[in-house]
Amino acid sequence: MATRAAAATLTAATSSLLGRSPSLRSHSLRVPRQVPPQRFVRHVASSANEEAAARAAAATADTGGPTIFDKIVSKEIPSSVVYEDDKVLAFRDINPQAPVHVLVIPKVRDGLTGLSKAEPRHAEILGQLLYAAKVVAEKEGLANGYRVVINDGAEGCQSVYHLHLHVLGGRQLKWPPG
Ligand code: DGP
Repeated sequence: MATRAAAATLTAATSSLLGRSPSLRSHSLRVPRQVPPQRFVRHVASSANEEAAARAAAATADTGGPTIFDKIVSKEIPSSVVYEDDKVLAFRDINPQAPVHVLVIPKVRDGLTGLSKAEPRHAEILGQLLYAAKVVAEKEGLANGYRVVINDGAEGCQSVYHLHLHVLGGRQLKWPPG
């Protein structure tokens, strides 16, 4: 109901604007497509668990304590490594969201619990991570395109507080993301 009323108001305002301004009449106005409210509610419900997990993780984000990724770097926990050099490790995500889903991390966290904690001294490793993401995409054969994502903080749905880039591909990805 509220959406219909808002649309009616917008239509009235648009008509009135077009009627008064001949210069605008020749241009097509782009009115943003409306997301059906029910679809939005369903999406919110399906991602509620991830959001709760992200909020819980954020509460302990900056303790500086080790995360699961430290154990992956030290090989205490096994992972499927895709690429490795002296600074960077890339391994397959345990919960893949696409046929190819690889995480690219700095081997030494050095305060980078998330991108928002980056300082000028981190610029070099940030570049190395991004370049490693490109190498991973090539190695994985993502010649038709891919996406690189960094989730930051609770609203970004970050769950592990050791900076990581997600490299996603192997299917047609949608935009905008949820
Ligand atoms: P994010 O939500 O952006 O913080 O992503 C964290 C990712 O880490 C998530 O997609 C799942 C992945 N992950 C968590 N634990 C493990 C693990 O033990 N092994 C692997 N390979 N991936 C993990």
